[in-house]
Amino acid sequence: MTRSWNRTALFSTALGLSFAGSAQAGVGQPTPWQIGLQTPVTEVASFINDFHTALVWIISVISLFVLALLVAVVVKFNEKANPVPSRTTHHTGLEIAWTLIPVLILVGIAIPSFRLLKLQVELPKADITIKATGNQWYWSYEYPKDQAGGFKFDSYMLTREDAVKANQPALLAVDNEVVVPINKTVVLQVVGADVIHSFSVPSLGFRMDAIPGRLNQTWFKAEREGVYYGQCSRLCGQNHAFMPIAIKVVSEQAYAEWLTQAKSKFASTSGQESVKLAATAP
Ligand SMILES: [Cu+2]
Repeated sequence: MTRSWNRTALFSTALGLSFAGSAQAGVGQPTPWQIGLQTPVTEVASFINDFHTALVWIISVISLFVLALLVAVVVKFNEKANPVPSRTTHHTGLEIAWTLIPVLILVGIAIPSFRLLKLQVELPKADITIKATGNQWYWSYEYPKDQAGGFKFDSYMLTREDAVKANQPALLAVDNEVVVPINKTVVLQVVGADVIHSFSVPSLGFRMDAIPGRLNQTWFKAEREGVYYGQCSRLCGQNHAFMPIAIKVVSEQAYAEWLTQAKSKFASTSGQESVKLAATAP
């Protein structure tokens, strides 16, 4: 049923054509003159994208309809055009219609909205669980025991010079990316170490608050390889804008190779693990 929203892809195409000439939305990062959301690479992100496009069409039609009514009122019902005003004050049919039609529109919007909410909130069975902790002002990540024995690392933003040198986007690139395999369900456990942060990657379709003392969870399953960038999405202090998130989706083989490197590069967590695997059951 979710797929029915793919019909709105037709509308997106129409919308895209009407803005021909402007840049396409970038994969995993924003692009100059971008129209619409970043390219979705998960089921949830596609749903969000299609839903957003459908809503833009609905509000556009409603706005144009109201504008047409206003123009009709201005043109037809002024003293010059209509010197003797009608004394009609009620019209039962019209009143029922302008109550019922908005209600039906809202119900029509609510149904896919709740379906999307269910898709986001109900955690599927995890293939990998990763814990992300928001700190002032960087993210740290922890992989559990079942991933090369468990390890943790910090992820800081690269300086503008380093990012340019590495041919990566400034203000988004980080020193240590989170690496995950393609087509695997990744459950994220998100927590704040000091203040409230928010863990968000638009192309992967999640945003989850990182709150001290509370373990929030969300998930994604990336369907395309690449590096997907996000940013802290809660005002968390002076360097709020400088704690980006970079998630690299790679093949299963490349992930296995990365795990071997990560095991020797990063601090082991064996014996002091804080990722709670049991909490990931649906
Ligand atoms: Cu933050």
